[in-house]
Amino acid sequence: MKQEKIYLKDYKAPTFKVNSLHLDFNILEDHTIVKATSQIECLEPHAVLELDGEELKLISVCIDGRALSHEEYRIDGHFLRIPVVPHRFSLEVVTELHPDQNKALEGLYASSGCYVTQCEAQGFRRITYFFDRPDVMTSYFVTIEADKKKYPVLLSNGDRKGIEDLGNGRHRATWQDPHKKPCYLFALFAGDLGVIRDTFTTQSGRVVNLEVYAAHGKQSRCHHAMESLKKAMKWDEDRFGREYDLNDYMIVAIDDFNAGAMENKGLNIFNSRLVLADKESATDLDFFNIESVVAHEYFHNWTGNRVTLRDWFQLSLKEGLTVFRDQEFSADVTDRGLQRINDVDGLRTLQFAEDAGPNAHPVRPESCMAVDNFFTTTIYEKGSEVIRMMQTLVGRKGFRKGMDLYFERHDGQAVTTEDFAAAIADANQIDFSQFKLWYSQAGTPRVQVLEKYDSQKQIYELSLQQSCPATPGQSHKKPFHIPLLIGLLDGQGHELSLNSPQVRKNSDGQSLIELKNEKETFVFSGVLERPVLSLNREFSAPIHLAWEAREEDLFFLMARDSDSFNQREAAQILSTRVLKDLYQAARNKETMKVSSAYLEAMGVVLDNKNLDPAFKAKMLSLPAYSQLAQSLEVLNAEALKIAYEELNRALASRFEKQLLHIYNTHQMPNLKDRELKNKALSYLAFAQESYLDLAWNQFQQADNMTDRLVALELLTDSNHPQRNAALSAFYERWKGDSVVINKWFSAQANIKGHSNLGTVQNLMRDPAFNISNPNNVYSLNFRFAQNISQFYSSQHPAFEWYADTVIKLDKLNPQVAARLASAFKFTGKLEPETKEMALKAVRRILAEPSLSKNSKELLVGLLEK
Ligand code: HT7
Ligand code: ZN
Repeated sequence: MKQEKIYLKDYKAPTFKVNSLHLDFNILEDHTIVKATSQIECLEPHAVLELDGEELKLISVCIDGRALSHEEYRIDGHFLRIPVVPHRFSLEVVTELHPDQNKALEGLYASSGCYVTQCEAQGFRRITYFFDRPDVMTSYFVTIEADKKKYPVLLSNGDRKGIEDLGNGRHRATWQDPHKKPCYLFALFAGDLGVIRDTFTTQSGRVVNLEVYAAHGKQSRCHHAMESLKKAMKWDEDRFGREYDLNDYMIVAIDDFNAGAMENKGLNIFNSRLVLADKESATDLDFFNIESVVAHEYFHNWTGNRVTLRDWFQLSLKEGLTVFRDQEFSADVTDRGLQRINDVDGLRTLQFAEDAGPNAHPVRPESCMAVDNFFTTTIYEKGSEVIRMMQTLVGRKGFRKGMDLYFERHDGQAVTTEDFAAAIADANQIDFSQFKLWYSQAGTPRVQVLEKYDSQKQIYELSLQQSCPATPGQSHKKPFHIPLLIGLLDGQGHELSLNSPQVRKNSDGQSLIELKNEKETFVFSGVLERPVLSLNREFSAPIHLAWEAREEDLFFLMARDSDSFNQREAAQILSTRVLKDLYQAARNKETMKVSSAYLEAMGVVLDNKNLDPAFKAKMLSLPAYSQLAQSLEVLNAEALKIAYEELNRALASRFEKQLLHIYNTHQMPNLKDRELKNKALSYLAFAQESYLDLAWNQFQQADNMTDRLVALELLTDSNHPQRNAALSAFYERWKGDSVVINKWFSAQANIKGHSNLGTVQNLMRDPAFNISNPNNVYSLNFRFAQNISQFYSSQHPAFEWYADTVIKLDKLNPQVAARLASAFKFTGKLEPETKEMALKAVRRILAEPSLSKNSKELLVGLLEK
């Protein structure tokens, strides 16, 4: 198959400089005219001017006021080429756009009667011919002209320079951004929305006007986003000394958006599901996500906007770093221990699967077919882990020094991950040459643990051996530099002092060993009794720890470890062992039994009155299906489902009384108690059908969406007589609300108890479902595909239907289609017959004559093995 790839090694610095860009938008009834006037300077003699452009109708090209004849320029595929240009010149390009027909949601497009842009990664080339690359930064001056009634709100980046009434029912707004930026950060909004306003006074005393825009009538749901923004602004000043640099900060919520949100300078565009929230319509998780994404986009103002990317291969420079910053923000404003547990659960469920699959790639990739496919969990979440390891190595103070140096050196520049690592290393006089392999080598390292205790010599030896599986294009890996936080516990759970020259403390006082070679032995002296090991505390390195821990040590860590991550990790290791045994038994059609020692340990957790309720819920939660699937050599979806059902049932029936007690005594109106109470209810549903009456009551009486949705999900996945009544009631209440109705789709896509393929197929015909809306597709189709026991079922094969959906969507919106296509990632693990069915569907998608490079890139790897 022909692959049009681009390579990092082919990077060349720009040959032209753009000193300014004036963009004039004229929004008309059925099209929009864009006049782009740039002042350009040639940096290399005789360079050919080559501008990117896609899906554009070119109206005219002028240089220094003179219209070019057709002989003087060429449109070659996706380029406008002008072979002969002066050394310095003014270029005017006029293009015609049809935003109402734009279903790809890149460039300028329509959403609920408004016009909005999305330029990252390469959407600007759908607005005008330009140097659509992040290392070409310039000053923007923008005018937007439109009908006054239909589009009263006209926004762009930077400072408002005025709004002029044109007297003919039209008006024109002018915006100027004082900061140079790459074109992927350009934004425009034109439409009729409501707004809430507030202010934030920066550490130097400047007052910033804050605005959150959303559909009329939804303003009351914008306050949480506004509060989150103010919290984030304050946190970035306190923790990183970063102050906001414009007079205005605007957030606009729209319903049709390919991703979560976009950090355009001073004008963030948000998916409305990440802005709108009140108790009635949003869950606790929605509230959390809004706070964290609002913060993430705000933090980009420094990590991404002020200091930007040299090229798209460096994407993790801004995304990994900004995820790290938003995770730290959430840890500081919520609960650090729980935050780490949740972040690692996400990493293991999604990123570890990606790193072990056909699309594994390094944090700084070397090549790609579609730049849009770079927005992966490896770039984001693993990228964040790489930054976190740097912080662990140098400590928080050292990391802050490094960040300060990074901003001092690179403010206003377009740089690389190398530049970032150099700033942290130089500020701390540390050598990162081996550490940087985390950027260039893909795959999750495996660290094998062997322990030896000599009671005579009172010596404890910890032998570690690292390896990393081959990944596409990388068969052999060099050893990584792996920072491991460590503790040794005595029989009472006290921390033993770590007498070893190989242990050091970082500036935060954390004990650390560094594994750099393939094999290393760490020796501890003066160890009076066999210690219990607590390694990779806080999940300091994103690795698989292959540790044959004794069962009693894991029970001990569950009860005693002072590191809450490892306390919960011990429970996860035990649950994984039990699930794997149950899975093998189910596959071999043998009788299944859950070990009584394991049940006892979970009982201790349930009975522990001193545990924080949300932490208790985490201790009781089982590893995600995807995590278990990764650890299996052969994936049989039916056996996987039976294993989970069996374990849930065993826990529920053994602890029915305790679970009911928890359910009844944690009815307090706060988030942590809600989490535990709902965890108890989810287990109870496995004990006896009759407990679903509790869910039905909860559904009817709930005064908040968290409780109502948990109840709805449990009823939906059951045969309870009120199941359909609950679904109908929810539908009637929320069918007109584009954000909330997605929860109803997801609840049905998530069903595990019986085949839901037919249901999902029917739901695609529901009037509330629109295949052009990414939120609908993610909530229904993609959610179904993540429901491993359904998507990979051999008994109710979904692959052909799913392939049809990918093909259909690929013609409308390749970015969303490619995301859907990624669901085939476990295909290689399936039993032969099921695998053949999945591969047949994949081959059919790939045979589509006009398949996008986005979808193609996601799928070709499946055939290459
Ligand atoms: N930087 C933003 C990424 C994004 C995006 C990427 C591809 C296609 C559409 C998109 N919308 C936003 C969001 C972020 O990570 O902050
Ligand atoms: Zn981001």
